[in-house]
Amino acid sequence: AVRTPQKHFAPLAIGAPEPYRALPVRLERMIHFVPPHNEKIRSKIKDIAADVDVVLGNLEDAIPVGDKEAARRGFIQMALENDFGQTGLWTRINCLNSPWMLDDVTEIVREAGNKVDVIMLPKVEGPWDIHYLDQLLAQLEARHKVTRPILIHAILETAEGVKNVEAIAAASPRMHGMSLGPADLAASRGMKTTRVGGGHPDYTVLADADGDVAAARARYQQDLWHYTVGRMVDACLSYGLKPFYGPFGDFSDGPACEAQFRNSFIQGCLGAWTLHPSQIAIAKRVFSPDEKEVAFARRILEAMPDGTGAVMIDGKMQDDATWKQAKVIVDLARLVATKDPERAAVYGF
Ligand code: 1VU
Ligand code: MG
Repeated sequence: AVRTPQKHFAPLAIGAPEPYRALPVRLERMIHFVPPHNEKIRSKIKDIAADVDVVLGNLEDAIPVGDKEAARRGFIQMALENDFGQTGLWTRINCLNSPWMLDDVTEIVREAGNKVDVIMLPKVEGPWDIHYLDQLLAQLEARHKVTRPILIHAILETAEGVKNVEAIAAASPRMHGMSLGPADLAASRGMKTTRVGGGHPDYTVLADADGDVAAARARYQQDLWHYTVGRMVDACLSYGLKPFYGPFGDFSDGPACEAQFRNSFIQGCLGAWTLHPSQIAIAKRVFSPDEKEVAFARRILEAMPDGTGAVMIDGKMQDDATWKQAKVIVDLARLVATKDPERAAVYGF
């Protein structure tokens, strides 16, 4: 069951800001994770914020139990002490059944509710999880005079969450998007991998035998995450939300990280998590469209100014549908150009 369209867009508390009808347009090629209890990293937040599209203060997994409160306080401090400008400020709170979640939300909205753009909610299993946080945020926004709605970003990282992905996407106008959480999801599903995202050397298809089944033959590694990313992209885009690939844990293998990010980008994702400074440049490279693709897409748009008809460019048929494909790439390039002068020059904007 869903709310009526009228109620869907009504604030859930008297005095809370109106929900957005459409998401604010923001460039979010990477969601950069920082451990906010780490004073050394916190002292570098200004430089980090200038380099990334989103800074996320992580309070959940990877923060030791003894540092949970320090991480929350550290996040509030970095939120209050810095002007993030065009860079998004997000936090990942602890999960709903943890002893920290309620204080995470109440203290952060009370102290920094007008600075936080998005709350990332881990281990979302169904729309009931979103409804709860939605109502709680509305009450706190009203109490603390927050003027813009704080958005919710769900991590898709349990078997039940994947089963309910469409209902999660539809749960609230507060939804920003979703990220694939490959580590928790692997555990939840009983997948046999200890890696954080990426491929697995044993998840392969074997080329046909040429007569002798015992002879050596090619083995092709497959993308373990293809199915889940596909479901997430369809659910998100159906409801006007943004899909993201999540973390890649092997910091020593940049090319594998880049390959995984790129698969998700081509499939429809708009960004990925960066857990280490070395992954930021990778995410920029992947989630900013390729200059040759942008140049070709612009030729398609120019060849069909009103977006209709059929023309040939370099032997390839173009029509209303490829015009829309081209527009996806050019629109994204224009958005990248607003924040990234180097790439704006490369694109020729
Ligand atoms: O050279 P310096 O000492 O000045 O700086 C180090 C280090 O402090 C810094 N650095 C970072 N700065 C900003 N953001 C980061 N995320 C970050 N990570 C490291 O870079 C310099 C070089 O670092 P390093 O190569 O020596 O790495 P460390 O051993 O210092 O740090 C490694 C960890 C993993 C601890 C660090 O990168 C980190 O905390 N990353 C975030 C991890 C995280 O948020 N995990 C949760 C999300 S993934 C998930 O939940 C499912 C798996
Ligand atoms: Mg997780």
